[in-house]
Amino acid sequence: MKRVNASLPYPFEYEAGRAALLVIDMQNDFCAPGGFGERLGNDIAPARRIIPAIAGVLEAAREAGLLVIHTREGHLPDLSDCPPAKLERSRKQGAGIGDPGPMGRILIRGERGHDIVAELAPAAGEPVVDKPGKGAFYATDLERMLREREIEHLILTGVTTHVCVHTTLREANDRGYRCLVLEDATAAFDPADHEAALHMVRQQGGIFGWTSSSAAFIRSLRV
Ligand code: TIU
Repeated sequence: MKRVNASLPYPFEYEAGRAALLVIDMQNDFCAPGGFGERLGNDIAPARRIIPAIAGVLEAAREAGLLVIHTREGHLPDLSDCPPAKLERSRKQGAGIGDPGPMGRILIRGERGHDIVAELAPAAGEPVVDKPGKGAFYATDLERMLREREIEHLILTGVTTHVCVHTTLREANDRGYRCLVLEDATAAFDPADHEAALHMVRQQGGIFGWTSSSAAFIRSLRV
C-alpha cells in the first residue's frame, strides 16, 4: 500500500496496481490562444502554467506502471452529441461550438483545438476518452475501462478544477472511487474558483476525496 502523507484532510492510501491517473481536457481549446476557454472570456495563463506539473506526474506515473487515461471534451462535426442548451449558451458567450476559430472549428473532434497540448501527448497504448460533457463518465466507456482493470483509486489532474475536474470527481465519487485531486496539477481560469473547488473536495472530512501537491503524490509513488 502506498501513502500520501501530506494529503488533506488526512493521508490518502492506494495500491499502485489499482490506481489510475486521469489527465482531464488538457487541450488546445482550453490552453491555447483563440480556443474555447479564451473565447468564453477567460485568462488561459493558469491552464498553461500547470503543464510542467502534469508532465512531472505523468513521468512518475508511467515509471511506476500506473494506468494513465487522458480525456478530451468535444463534439462530433455534425453536433449531434451537443445538447441544444450547451450550444445556445456557447453562442451567447461568443464561443459557438462548431464555429470556425484559429485552430479549426471550436470544440470539435478532429480539429487542432481539440488536440491535447503537445507537451502532454498521450504515450502509445494510453487510452484517450472523448466526452461530450463536463464529466468523463457521462456517455463514455470510462467506467467499463476502470472496472475491467479493477481500478479503485483515481488521481485527478487537468482543467478546469471547478468544471470538468469537479464533475468527473463527483461522478467518480458516486461510483465508489477514492479520488485524490492534485492542487498544482489542476487549474481554473479564475484562481478563486480553483481554491473554492479544492476546498469543496476536502471539507466535511473529505466529502469528495482528498487533495495534495503533485510533489507529495510523486514522493508516495517512488518509496
Ligand atoms: N474542461 C472543462 O473544464 N470545460 C469547460 O468548459 N471549463 C470551463 O471552465 N469553462
